[in-house]
Amino acid sequence: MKITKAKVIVCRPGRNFVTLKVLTDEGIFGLGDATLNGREKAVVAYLEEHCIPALIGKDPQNIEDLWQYFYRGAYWKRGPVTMTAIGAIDMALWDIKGKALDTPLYNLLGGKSREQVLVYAHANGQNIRAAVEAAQARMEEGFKAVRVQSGFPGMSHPYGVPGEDEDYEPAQRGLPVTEYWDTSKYLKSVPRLFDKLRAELGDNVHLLHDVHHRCTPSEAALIAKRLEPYDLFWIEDPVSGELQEGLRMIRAQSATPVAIGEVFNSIYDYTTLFTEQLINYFRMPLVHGGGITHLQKVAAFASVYHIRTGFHGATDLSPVNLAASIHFDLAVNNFGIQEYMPHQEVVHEVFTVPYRYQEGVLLLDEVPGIGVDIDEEKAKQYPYQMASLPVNRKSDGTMFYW
Ligand code: KDG
Ligand code: MG
Repeated sequence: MKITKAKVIVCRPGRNFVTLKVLTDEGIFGLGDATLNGREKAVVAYLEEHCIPALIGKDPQNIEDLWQYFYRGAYWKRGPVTMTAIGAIDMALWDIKGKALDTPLYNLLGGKSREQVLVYAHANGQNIRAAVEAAQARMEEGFKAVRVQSGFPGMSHPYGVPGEDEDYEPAQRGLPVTEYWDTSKYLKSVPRLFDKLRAELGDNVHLLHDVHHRCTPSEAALIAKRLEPYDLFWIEDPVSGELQEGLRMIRAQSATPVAIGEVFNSIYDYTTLFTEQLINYFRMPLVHGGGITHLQKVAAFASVYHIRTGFHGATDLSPVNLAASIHFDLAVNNFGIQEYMPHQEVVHEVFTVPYRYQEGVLLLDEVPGIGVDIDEEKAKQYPYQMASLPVNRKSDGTMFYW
C-alpha cells in the first residue's frame, strides 16, 4: 500500500478544526485531528510544508517507523505544534490500518477491556448557586462524574466559566483578550463551592475541579488539603507542570488525587511525575501528544506506577480525536475517565461520528478504523476565522509567570 496524497482541511463549524486526510492507492483514506486551539495555522504549515511531501509514496502500514521518522527525523523534537502534526499523521495511519483490516481501532490496540467509557461532564456557574444547579442538571442527564467551576465574588467569569447562556469557548475571535485573576479570592471560595456541592448533591457523584494552572505549588497544596473532606475524583492542573518537582509539595500535604497534562506533549513531561507517583491521572490527549503510537507508550509507563488515563476532551479537540480516544479508552488497561463536552450541533453537519452518550458513559459503534468521516463540501461552508485563547494577568496587572 502507498500514500498517494494527503491534505489539510480547515473549517469552522462553530469553532476552528484542522483535519488531516491521508489517501492511499487502494482507495482507503484515514483522518487525523490536527487542531491546536489558537495556533491552528502553525500546524497547517508544519504539515503542508514539511510532513505531507515526505509522506507521499510511503507505506502507511508501517506506523511505528513513520512515527519515529517524523519525531526523530526532524531533529527538533517535542513541542505542541510538532507533536500535534505527528499526532494527526499517526491517527490517520491507524484509521487506514483499521479500514484495511476491516476492524475497529480498539481491536488493533489489544481489544476491549470494557464495553463503555465512563465520562465526566462540565458544570459551570457564575456563582456558587448557579454552579450547583448546573451540576444537578448534569446529574439529571445521567452523568456519574461532573467537573464543577464557578465564579466568585469579584470574579464572575474566571477562565473557562462562560457567561449566562453562552457555550463554553475560551478562545475568542481575533487577538487574545485579557482576563484577571485573584488567587486569594479563589482560595477562599473554592472550598465553599465543594461544601455546597456535597451538601446538595450527596456522595453518589464523582466531583472534579480544574485549577487551570493558576497556583504556585504551596497554594495548590493548600487547595488540595482544603478540598480533602469533599472526596474529589481529582483536582486538575493545580500547578503548571513544567516544574515537575513542584508536585511534590502537593503530595506531601494531601491525598486528594491529582490530574495533569492537557498541555503536555511528550513522555518526558512525565518522568518525575510518574516515577515518584506525584499524580493519579495523566491528561495528554492523542491529538497534542503525538497520537496513538506515543500515548500507548505513555500509558504503559503510567501503568507501572498505578497512574491512569484521564484524557482531555474539551470541544476544541475535534470529533476525530474524541472517537480515537474512545477506542483507546476501551482498550487500555489503566483507563480512568474521559472528559466529554458535546460538540455543538453544527459540528455534526461536517463530521459524522461513531459514538453516542448514554447514562454517564460513551458507547461506540462497531466501525472499521476510527469511524469518523468528514463532509468536505460542508466544511467549505464554514471557513476558518482567527481565534485566540485569553492571556491572564493578576489583579495588579502582572502577567502570570507560571
Ligand atoms: O483550549 C483550551 C481548552 O481545551 C481548555 O481550556 C479546556 O482546561 C480545559 C479542560 O480541562 O477541558
Ligand atoms: Mg483543563
